[in-house]
Amino acid sequence: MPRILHIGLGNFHRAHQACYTHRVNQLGGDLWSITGVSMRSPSVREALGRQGFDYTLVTKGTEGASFDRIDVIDDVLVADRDTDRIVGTIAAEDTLIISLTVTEKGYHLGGADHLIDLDAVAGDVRGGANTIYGLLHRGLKARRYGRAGPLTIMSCDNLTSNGDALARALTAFDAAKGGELADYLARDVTFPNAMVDRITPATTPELIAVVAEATGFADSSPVSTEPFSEWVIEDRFAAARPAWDKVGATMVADVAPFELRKLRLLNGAHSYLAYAGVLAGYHFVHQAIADPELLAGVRGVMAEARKTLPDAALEGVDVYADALIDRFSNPSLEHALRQIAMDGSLKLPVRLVATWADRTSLGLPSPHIEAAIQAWIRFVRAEIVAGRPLDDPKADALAEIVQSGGNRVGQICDLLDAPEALANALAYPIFSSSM
Ligand code: CS2
Repeated sequence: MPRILHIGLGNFHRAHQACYTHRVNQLGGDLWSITGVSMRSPSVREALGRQGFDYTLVTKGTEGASFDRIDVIDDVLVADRDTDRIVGTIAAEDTLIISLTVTEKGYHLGGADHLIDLDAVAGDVRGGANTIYGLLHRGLKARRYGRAGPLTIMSCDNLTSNGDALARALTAFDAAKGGELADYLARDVTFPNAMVDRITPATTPELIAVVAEATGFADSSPVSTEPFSEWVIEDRFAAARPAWDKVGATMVADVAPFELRKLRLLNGAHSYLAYAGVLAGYHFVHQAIADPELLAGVRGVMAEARKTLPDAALEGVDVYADALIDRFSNPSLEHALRQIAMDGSLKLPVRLVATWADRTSLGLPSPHIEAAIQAWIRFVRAEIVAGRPLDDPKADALAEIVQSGGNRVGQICDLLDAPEALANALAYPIFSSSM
């Protein structure tokens, strides 16, 4: 049975790639299985393990919900305690694809060369396997040794050119370890870029109760999602892949136009709404988008982002933007703004700062993008001042900046790796003199 090893078995993977693979299996032909890896907590393994790794996917439209039992996962391994089994699965001949949804912070991008933050992965450079890099490196070494055949490694996270970024980071990681896999990575492993899209809220106790009531299955780990789903993948697979294109995925030569449209319109507007929405006292996305001022802000972010898209992304972009407003307005999803608000220091550069920089080089002003970045800074400040822990890998540095008396906007822009001109453009009284 051909296998996918999926690293980062969160709700998003279970609502998206696992659902596509499940549907491919329903068509007949080769049955694919997914072995999941949880990078941090054993709780998904425990919850899914008790129910044979099946779970319920609840698709919530504006007019009711549908319930599907997904049975494509065959096991869940936990990064720090099942390392040998993960390495063994990467090295196994029937593993043809490794896919990842580890969120922006799982990649440790950055560092002096803008490829990988080697300080953050130093333990793995010395031989550990606590990040995706240590795990992949060990697994790939074993795979090469065992001549288990070519492999596709597919990032499904919201990063610009996610496959290319991972390929460069893994190659730089390998170089820091002496470069023993350089030829193998270049010859036997492909890293297609992929754009993934499906809004997937966190699971709540109410969802668990709704599933038990509707299906009779006492599922402790259901996932809810929206009816919309999109997956655009570069067709650069090193070996076989599931026929995802037969169940709605689009295979293309270059994902960039689709990815820019999604990251800058959907995710850019989402982040704006999350920060401005929390500051305005809202809890869910559908509540925030119903506020005329925030709706105007969302439309403004999208209109500004649109001007930075390549021609190939412009076809149907108005319909796309209108559909986003409808998706955000879906009240049954109950998508918490704070879920989107986390990890802003890593999300903003991709979703908003890059748009701002492109517009600036086109000579265009970006008042709405600037307002969105300001909303984040205000949110960060409000959280820190209120003593609420900020859910962000750069929380400590942000707290230090907010509490310091210096040029806080300038320092925050440095932390985002944003151009100095952005700090000047944000010359808005975000920080009151009383702070
Ligand atoms: C959201 C995304 O949490 C977030 O940052 O913007 O997870 C968003 O819901 C997905 O990218 C939609 O495909």
